[in-house]
Amino acid sequence: MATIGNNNLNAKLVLLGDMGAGKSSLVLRFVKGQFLEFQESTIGAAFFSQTLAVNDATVKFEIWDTAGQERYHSLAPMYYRGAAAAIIVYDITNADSFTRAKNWVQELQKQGNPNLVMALAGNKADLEDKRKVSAEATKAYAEENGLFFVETSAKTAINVNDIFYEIARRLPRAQPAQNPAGMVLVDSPTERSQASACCS
Ligand SMILES: Nc1nc2c(ncn2[C@@H]2O[C@H](COP(=O)(O)OP(=O)(O)OP(=O)(O)O)[C@@H](O)[C@H]2O)c(=O)[nH]1
Ligand SMILES: [Mg+2]
Repeated sequence: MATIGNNNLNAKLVLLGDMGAGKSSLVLRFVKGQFLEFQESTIGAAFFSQTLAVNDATVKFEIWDTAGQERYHSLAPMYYRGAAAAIIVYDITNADSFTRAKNWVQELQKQGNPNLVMALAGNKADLEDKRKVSAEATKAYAEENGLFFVETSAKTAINVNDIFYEIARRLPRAQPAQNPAGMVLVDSPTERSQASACCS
């Protein structure tokens, strides 16, 4: 859910994708600037937050990093329901993970917030010699489905911040006159002071 107070936006963002695609690694890179060669598989989900300044506004992402193991699939709606943005992650060296990503796109198109900003991340772009999923084919698929697509590497950091900035830029701004579905207008003093305290 995206909520707004002055120029400060809070946006719930969810990461979905196959196990091992690199969801946690992308979040760790974005939030802490770190990478672990042996990142542990996520159990259930993990929560992070990070604030970005975009033009004259700040966007505080409330990030749910979900577990890709199939046995956690039924929990996913809890995390994507009400989300303002989703990053669907696949591993460019694993064709099955791309199939899984397309299934997530379908599920979100059917059951996600209609204003959801969706990004597709082809991760592990540093492993070019092991590539199984072509960027061209994915680009065409992303265009057909109105997704923002970029290849990333949590290891080298390429395009990691960019994907979050692009999402922040694309988030619909709530208009006082018309409150689009999936957005809640908030203008409380606490929201304002928290947001301005964190990113001067
Ligand atoms: N070379 C390379 N390895 C990566 C990259 N991103 C993640 N990895 C590695 O891939 C493995 C899985 O990464 P995770 O971030 O745990 O994957 P995940 O999608 O969170 O997996 P689950 O929590 O099980 O759903 C880890 O050993 C990471 O070090 C990348 O961009 N390049
Ligand atoms: Mg994980």
